[in-house]
Amino acid sequence: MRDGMDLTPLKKALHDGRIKSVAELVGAAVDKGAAAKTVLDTLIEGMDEIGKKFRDNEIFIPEVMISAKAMHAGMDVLEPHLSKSGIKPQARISIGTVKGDLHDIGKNLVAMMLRGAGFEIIDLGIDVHAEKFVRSVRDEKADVIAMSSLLTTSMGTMRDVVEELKRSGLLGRVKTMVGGAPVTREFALSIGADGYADNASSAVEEARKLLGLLKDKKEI
Ligand code: B12
Repeated sequence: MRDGMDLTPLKKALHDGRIKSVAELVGAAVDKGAAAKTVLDTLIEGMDEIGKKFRDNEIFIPEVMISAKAMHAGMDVLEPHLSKSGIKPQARISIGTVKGDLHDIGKNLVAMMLRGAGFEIIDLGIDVHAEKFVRSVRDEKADVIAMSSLLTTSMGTMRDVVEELKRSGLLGRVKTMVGGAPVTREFALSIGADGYADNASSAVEEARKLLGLLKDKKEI
């Protein structure tokens, strides 16, 4: 019960990936006077729970994807109310699959979970060159660069991005995090990245840590 309103059906619809219901329930809650922030918190909590189930192998990629789509549908309805109430995204994260690599399922999943957690996402897509990542810091003021790589042959670009940020004097302005099946925490450390996560749910926790949005701020 929040703001005198029971938002459990909304959480349940999100969990079940009922896209239309989520949009309708968000609309109905706002119409009945629930604060946009309260509805947002409910959606974020719901997505956090889904992320944890995914991490614990209780649910799998298709379920996460469909819940993430439902989350987007809810966010689309909520967005105008949020802007009216002046709630700003917690931070801006630019994400992409690095140069030479076209795999984007994991990257999209991470982007969806981050968006669901209230971050603003700049999706740079696939085959992203180091300079494009750097530009997103310079021109679009990204607070975090999130890089995905599924190929051992493309992982080197992650190092190039960190080096390029260093060269352009931007490293102090932005945090970097990396992931993808062949990427390890050791690799992340070796290239000077700030963060690493091996799944989409942990990626949210890691981003929050890097930005100091968690109490137990800890870098790798
Ligand atoms: C699907 C797939 C494809 C699809 C990609 C479709 C798409 N739109 O993405 C297609 C068929 C196009 C493809 C092509 C190729 N593939 Co492929 N592919 C796969 C496969 C089977 C699954 C990858 C996947 O989507 N996994 C599911 C997602 C959810 O998992 P994930 O990506 O790891 O992401 C999770 C985490 O890693 C993490 N994460 C991911 N990114 C990030 C980023 C950040 C910042 C953080 C914090 C976390 C994070 O969170 C995600 C969610 O939990 C893998 C095998 C495997 N087991 O990984 C091979 C695999 C990656 N492919 C491989 C290869 C070799 C290729 C090709 C070169 C094949 C060829 N000869 O043409 C091409 C390369 C094309 C290119 N230039 O990129 C190899 C790579 C080997 C290596 N060590 O380099 C693999 C491992 C298969 C194998 N065993 O040989 N592939």
